[in-house]
Amino acid sequence: MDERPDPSSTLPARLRDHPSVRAVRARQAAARADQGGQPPSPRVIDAEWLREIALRAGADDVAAVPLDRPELAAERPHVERALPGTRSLVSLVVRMARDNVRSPERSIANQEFHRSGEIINEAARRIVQALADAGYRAVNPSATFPMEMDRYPGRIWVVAHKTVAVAAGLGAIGIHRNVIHPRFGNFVLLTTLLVDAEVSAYGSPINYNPCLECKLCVAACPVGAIGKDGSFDFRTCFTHNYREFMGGFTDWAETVADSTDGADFRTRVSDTENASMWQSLSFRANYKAAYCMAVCPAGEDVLEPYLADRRDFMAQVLRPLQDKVETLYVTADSPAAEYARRRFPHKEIRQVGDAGRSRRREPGHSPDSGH
Ligand code: B12
Ligand code: SF4
Repeated sequence: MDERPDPSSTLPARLRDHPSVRAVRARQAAARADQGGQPPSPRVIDAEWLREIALRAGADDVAAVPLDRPELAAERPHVERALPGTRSLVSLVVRMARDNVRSPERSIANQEFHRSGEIINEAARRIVQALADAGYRAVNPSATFPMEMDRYPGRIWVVAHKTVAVAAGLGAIGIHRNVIHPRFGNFVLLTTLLVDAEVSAYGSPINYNPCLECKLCVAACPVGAIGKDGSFDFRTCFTHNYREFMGGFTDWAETVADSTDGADFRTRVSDTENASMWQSLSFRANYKAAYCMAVCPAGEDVLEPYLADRRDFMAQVLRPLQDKVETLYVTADSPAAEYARRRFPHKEIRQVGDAGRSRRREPGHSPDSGH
């Protein structure tokens, strides 16, 4: 029998007699009766049950990891701020439709990123609700945006989904710094749930890297952000790929402010760029590339066409992205500017401020469009 004093007895009468409190007490008494009068055991989430609800909610893979793993030390303060008392992190994977991501038509690739983002956020939200119904506290930080913009340009994300996915054994980081899932390749988005309980089984890092070191990602990046040695130039990627996100938007807005009139503005920003910015602001920010991800042949479900005919794979997947006539955004006189000019002379190059934020212009000097 449960020997503990009835907590209702310590409540003031006003609370004790409240209909909601009486309903909760009745529910607790019924649960105790179901367990033969025993108090509830320490609450551990059953890993099989969790997997089942995650897959039903729309995830394609899931694994949990305890927050006290050494490789998660840097995440701990951020996670504890978001959900005090977090004990476990649950990593979710949602597959993307890979030929959408590979398409040189930006609208197709961006639609795929946005839709997959919605699916993974919806799945995470459903699981969090199921956990709440089962009596656990859980939150699902955004997989993508929104993020904590009051901390910009510092760390705006709540939890690093790649770090958690790797710790949970859902993949390894390839040369291009994206997580490659052993089966689905890098065509996955990730998210993380924070939960205030232990899980009955945890994942561990996988013992090999699905990355083939083919370096197609290096060849595909139009601004040279990925080094052959796996180094990654954050600012170069951010300046081009995120031209219509926070940094590039600030640069665009400053250009509006700096322009003397409409005609002057048109000499600084093309109609195409304005239309694209309008689309990003109206319907969701669009990425300019993601070519590193598009060309990656790794992962058991992805690999066959590459193994069958590597030349043909490059002709079908890599070359159309390299040949695409498009605008590239680079900072003035940067290695990215030099790289883009040398490797992709058919692409237009626009020189913008550092990560699009601090362009300095000499009076009377119009921005260099490269060509
Ligand atoms: C910040 C961020 C970025 C940054 C930095 C990328 C990076 N390598 O960290 C930028 C804006 C460049 C970026 C680009 C992209 N991202 Co991003 N991004 C994130 C975010 C918010 C955090 C990443 C993170 O944890 N970084 C820290 C550690 C773990 O990464 P790291 O590679 O070891 O370290 C790098 C950073 O620290 C960076 N860095 C260095 N200095 C600075 C300074 C600042 C201020 C910042 C922000 C970063 C930074 O350079 C380091 C060296 O590689 C996550 C979402 C999330 N909440 O987790 C998505 C996420 C990593 N991104 C994702 C995607 C899809 C992309 C893009 C393909 C976007 C697109 N559609 O075009 C590109 C791919 C670029 C690439 N090759 O990495 C996916 C990756 C999925 C996967 N399979 O791995 C994530 C997980 C989003 C999601 N929900 O799925 N991203
Ligand atoms: S494209 Fe090749 S080198 Fe780059 S991450 Fe994928 S498998 Fe590794």
